[in-house]
Amino acid sequence: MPHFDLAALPHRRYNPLTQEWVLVSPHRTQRPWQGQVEAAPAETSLAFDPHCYLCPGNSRAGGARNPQYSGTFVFENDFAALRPDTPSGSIQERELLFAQSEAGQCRVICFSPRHDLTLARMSVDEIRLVVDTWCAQFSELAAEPNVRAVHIFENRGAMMGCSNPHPHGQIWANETVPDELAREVVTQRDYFQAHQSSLLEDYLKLELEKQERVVCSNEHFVVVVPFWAVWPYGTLLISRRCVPSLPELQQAERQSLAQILRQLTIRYDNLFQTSFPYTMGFHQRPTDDGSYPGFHLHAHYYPPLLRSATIRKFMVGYEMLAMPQRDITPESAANHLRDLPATHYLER
Ligand code: H2U
Ligand code: ZN
Repeated sequence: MPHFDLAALPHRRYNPLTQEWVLVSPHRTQRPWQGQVEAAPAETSLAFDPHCYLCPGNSRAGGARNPQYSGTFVFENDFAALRPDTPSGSIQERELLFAQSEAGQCRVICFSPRHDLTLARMSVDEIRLVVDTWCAQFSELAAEPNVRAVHIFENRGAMMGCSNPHPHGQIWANETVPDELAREVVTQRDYFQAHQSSLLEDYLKLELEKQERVVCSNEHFVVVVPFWAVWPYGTLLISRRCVPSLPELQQAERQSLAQILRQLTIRYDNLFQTSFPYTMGFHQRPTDDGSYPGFHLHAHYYPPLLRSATIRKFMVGYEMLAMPQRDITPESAANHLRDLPATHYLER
């Protein structure tokens, strides 16, 4: 069989979590790595912003006032996309027009009272409070009878549609399992039934043997640019122990999670010396009464930046019509991220 060079030839790669493919075109990146080429956009420097609806003591749309919180603070989204009191109903005409009511809840979680911080610039202990809040929120929402999926995520940066630099994330809980999570439930269940081990456990073993795509790791977590990454610097954060959701993490694991979140976001900021935009979020087991053997807690990071603080990748054309495509290989993206200093560029 002729040698197949993943670093030089156009090829497609398979994502075993979603059963989707990504086209990789490494021959288009023969130019040398250039790194940051222009100044990053200015960032906020106010520790407290009197006009911020997330800062302690300020009022929000609809008239609610935030408490003088000192750690994390969770509230019901004032413009929630889902509402718990939605009456149930559906319409169907033949197999062509089909709609169902969807009840749920949307919450906002402030990571810190400090308006000017980001996870990358918070201490491990401060991030630990965020981790503990995520755990508590998942448990609380999972216990509700009509909640079948809980998504905990963060949109960071204006480029990702985030409306406010104050460090915050969101939690959406709803009564059906959304498609992306449903796909990962099926693939992980099928893999577990065939192999009696979790898909991500086995994948992690491979990645740790090869050491080609590992970005950083600690005692309980590993971050890789997955073999099938779509976004240039997309990563997958995987727990070494196969647990189905955040609340199953033990104290030491929660501390390690805080630590690796900090490590990863610092590397991201250092890549283009900017407060790195991304969407990140956890995939956790559905919260109905089902059993989910092989479901393995992980977080996806989907950052849009390609070559600098302002040059981003667009998912257009072929990506929308056919399949996603990337030029820089996941292996070189992992090399770039791994080789960066472990201290934040603003703190050096
Ligand atoms: P993003 O910027 O990540 O979209 O999150 C901010 C959320 O905060 C957004 O979903 C909500 C918006 O609906 N929000 C409030 O709940 N109250 C407000 O006073 C303003 C914004
Ligand atoms: Zn603020």
